[in-house]
Amino acid sequence: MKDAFYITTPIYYVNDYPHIGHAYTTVAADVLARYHRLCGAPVFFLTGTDEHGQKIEKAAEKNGERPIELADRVVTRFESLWKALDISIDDFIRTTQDRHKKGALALFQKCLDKGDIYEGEYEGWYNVSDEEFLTETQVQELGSDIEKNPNFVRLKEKTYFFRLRRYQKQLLEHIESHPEFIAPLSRKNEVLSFLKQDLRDLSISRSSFSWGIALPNDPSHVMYVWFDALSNYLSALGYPESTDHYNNFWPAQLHLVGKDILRFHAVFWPIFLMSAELPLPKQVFAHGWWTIEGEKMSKSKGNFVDPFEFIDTYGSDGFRYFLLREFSFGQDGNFSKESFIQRLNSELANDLGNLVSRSLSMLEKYREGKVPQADNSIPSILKSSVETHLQDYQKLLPTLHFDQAFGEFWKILSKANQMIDQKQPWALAKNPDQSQELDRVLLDLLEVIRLSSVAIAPIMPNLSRQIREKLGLPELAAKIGQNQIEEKLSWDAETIKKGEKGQALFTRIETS
Ligand code: ME8
Repeated sequence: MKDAFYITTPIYYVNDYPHIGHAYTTVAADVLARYHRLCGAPVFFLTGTDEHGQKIEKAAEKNGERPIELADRVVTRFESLWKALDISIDDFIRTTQDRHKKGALALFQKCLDKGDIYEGEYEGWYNVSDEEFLTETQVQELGSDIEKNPNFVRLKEKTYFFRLRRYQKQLLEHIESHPEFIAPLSRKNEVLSFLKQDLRDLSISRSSFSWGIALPNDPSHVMYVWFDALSNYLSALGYPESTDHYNNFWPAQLHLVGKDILRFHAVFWPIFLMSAELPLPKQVFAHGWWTIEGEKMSKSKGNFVDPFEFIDTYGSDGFRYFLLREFSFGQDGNFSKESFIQRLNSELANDLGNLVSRSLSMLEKYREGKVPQADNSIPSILKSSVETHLQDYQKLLPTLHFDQAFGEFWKILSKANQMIDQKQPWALAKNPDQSQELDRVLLDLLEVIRLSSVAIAPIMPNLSRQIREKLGLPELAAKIGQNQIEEKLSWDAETIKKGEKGQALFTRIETS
């Protein structure tokens, strides 16, 4: 039996509508969830919303609504975006749900019982939009700007602190003995250098506002929003109950996060878990950030990419593909409409779409849409190079090298397109003596098209389904214990029933 695969995205704040950054992490998680399901693994894919804290309270106040009304309204935008983007989540957690509060409180209680939380007084600066306490270095760097920025508030209040320092050494040892725990490497090094400094204890409760989970030991305080939020990864499994979900899926295989929230996941979260004596997730992977047309995405610039707009105009598959193909996961990259259109036109409309339509129209023209009988005396032209690329694809995709994995598969498509140009099936068709050679070319093309339907299934599930329909093959099924990817991603693994050109797979986007 394959190892269970529990994958999470961050839970998103409900003070804002979803944008490309939210779509990015969630699509990446979806591709992995779909891939692992096709590998036969039991998968649990979780996303959700982070609904407590000062930022949400303030945003609601500004709109003249109660925080829960704001959350109820915005959460539907996230839910409909995931639907529109074909995100195959297994669960959606909201931190205002009772099941979550129960889990968060249980975790907090564990840390209290352990003696890791103590009462004190916090005096310092707080960044409301990041829901984060500023470090001494940050305060020094900001200088007098700090007082001019409404996002920063000076706090002096009674608070409960978490003894982070107690676990500093244990966490460093864990990171060193589990090289895969934080990825990519550059991010791991950032965390290591942070951990090599003196780790201040963390203020873990707030008493100046009330939108949060009241502490079990002192209801005049609410839980710090990051303690609350991080515990979603456990509460969604039914923690603290020993449910089947909990037993099957904890520890998580992978927390996918953006680079800005790595420290919460790779320092605070493991420390809370160590305190509660729970196993740590296997990996935290931090991806990079998108700029938009070369500029930082920001509210003041009003340059947020609204995923709905792109999905409505160009479809979900194309948007998903672009997000993961444009640059390496882990690096920063740029979103430009021009490169979006160019990539979709060249890789989806030309390389893939044209290959499918050219090949199937030749099959209809020369063989009435019937799959030729293979003549074993004529060897396949593409098989051996295709097999090498397929192996690479299967190594690269589960290790989050999405751009390279699809790049590798696209080499197969360009070899198939080149083969058409070289073999000139239209010329072969004129000579009855070359009929078997034509069959061979057509069979190779059909097989590459079939392999495409398997390789793109995790990232472009709709295009995959359409290709399989054209070939008379059933949709790829993801069943626990049945390794569909490995089984079907080898040469001649399925019997193609037909080749029907039908509608174009992906239409070229006209630009003016
Ligand atoms: O941080 N490019 O929620 P959030 C790529 N509630 N990713 C981007 C981005 C960009 N330009 N801008 C933002 C939170 N992101 C917390 C998480 S988890 C227990 C709690 C990413 O709604 C960012 O890196 O602010 C982060 O992963 C997510 O979008 C924003 O989440």
